[in-house]
Amino acid sequence: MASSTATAQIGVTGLAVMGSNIARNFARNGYTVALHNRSVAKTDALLAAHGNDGSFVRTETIEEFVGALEKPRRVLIMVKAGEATDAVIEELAGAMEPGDIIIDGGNALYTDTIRREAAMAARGLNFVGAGISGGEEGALNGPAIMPGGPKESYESLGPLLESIAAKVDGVPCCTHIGPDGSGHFVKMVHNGIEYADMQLIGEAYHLLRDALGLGAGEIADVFTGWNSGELESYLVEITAQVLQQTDAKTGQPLVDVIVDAAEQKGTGRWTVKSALDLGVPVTGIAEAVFARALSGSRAQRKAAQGLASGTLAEKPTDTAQFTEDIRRALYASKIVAYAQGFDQIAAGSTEYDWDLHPGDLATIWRGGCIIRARFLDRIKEAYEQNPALPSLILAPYFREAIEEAVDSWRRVVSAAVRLGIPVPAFASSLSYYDALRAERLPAALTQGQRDYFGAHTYERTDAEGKFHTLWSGDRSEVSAE
Ligand code: NBP
Repeated sequence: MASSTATAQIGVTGLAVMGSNIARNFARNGYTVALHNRSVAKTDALLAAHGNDGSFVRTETIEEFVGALEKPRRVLIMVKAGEATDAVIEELAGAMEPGDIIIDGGNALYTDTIRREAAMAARGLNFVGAGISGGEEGALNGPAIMPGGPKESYESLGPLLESIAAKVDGVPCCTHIGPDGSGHFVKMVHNGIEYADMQLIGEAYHLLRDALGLGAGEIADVFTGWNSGELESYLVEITAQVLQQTDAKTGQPLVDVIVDAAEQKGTGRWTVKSALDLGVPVTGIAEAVFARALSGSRAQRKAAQGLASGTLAEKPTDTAQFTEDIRRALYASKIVAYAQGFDQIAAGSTEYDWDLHPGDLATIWRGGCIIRARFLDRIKEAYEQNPALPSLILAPYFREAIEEAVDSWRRVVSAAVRLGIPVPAFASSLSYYDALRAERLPAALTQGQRDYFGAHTYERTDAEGKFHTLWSGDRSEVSAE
């Protein structure tokens, strides 16, 4: 139903896949939704197909759109991230009044959100950068929503967003994250974790296929089994479904006819770039981003076909034992990937003074989003018990889980190396774990080298202060304070 009175509680501009589904979600939850899209055809297509979902207000111009909204006006932008978002914000800001709220629900880079929030605040407008996860299906039926921006705007906006968000145990997968760019920052890290999770699942699949020689259908059954245990998650569930799919054209498993070159839209890369700036070792996420890049280097891979493998080991003979080893290695590596992601969130919170609460994030990621998983309940509990955890790995539940898995983890990584099967994320997660728990790292030697060639100084284990050795002189040590 369409009307032209100024009664809409929320407006959505940008009615492609995500925007149209979120608009329908608001309407289904009883809100009157003003609709706007640059090209009016999308607005009309939405109304023609789903106008009966609830109460919509059809608009063509920005002025008409803004005029259709109750005050304070709330507009959700769901357009392509980047310049398109800036263009839409500028147009909206010109038509809105102080106290109105602009929400950017696109996948914006968090530093853009920081810039936009400051610019809008200077004009008296509230700007909320909201990370939204769940894809097309989540947008319609309940996404996870990570809104940043001014706390005051959440008072007016929160009830609307919480009503359309996914719910787990009655708790909405939406909460105010923190100031300015924090919502988009945590959404970015969420996507980075999603990359790592997918890569780890991919490595498990690779081992089941090439180390154990299982077919796609058999591997689907393995993942289905895993999905009823501690690995239960949306990604494991859809992995089984993808592996079960038969290609109509060839009769082969679909996965065997899909080109093995993974694409990426950029949020994984952003996560790694930000982690580098913050100095946080998100090795699992970085390996996942690089693995996608390597898979996509098709010409280079083709040229490298036939490179010697060296002598390879025999394949494991105990299928059941090795499958269980892979399951445990996957779980342990996944814990590491999440631990690293939460470290990045803590570092971002400190850097930007956001006062983020990791337990809240684990809570809202339990539903709606791509990384939703049973295991997020454990993360939530871990931060409830100790909000100042130095690493998720050190929470008693996860420590025990890794300690139970570590022998399997080592067997899987060493078998993969001996079989010539690449497992960058499994291996780097295990190395990270070993580095974290090591009593003494080779960084002492690095410091010695740095002092040798650059007089960068070093600290001693047995004295306070900074020291330098006169490497090109008599090699005595001097205080560098
Ligand atoms: P797209 O990212 O494909 O964007 C298409 C929309 O942007 C259309 O409504 C288009 O209008 C509009 N638009 C463009 Br392009 N340039 C514009 C401009 N200069 N001025 C005004 N409007 C402009 O849509 P989507 O896949 O629905 O995603 C929307 C946002 O949600 C993106 O930021 C995306 O990263 C994010 N997101 C997507 C997913 C997902 O699973 N797809 C998940 C989570 C978040 P037109 O119809 O006139 O061309």
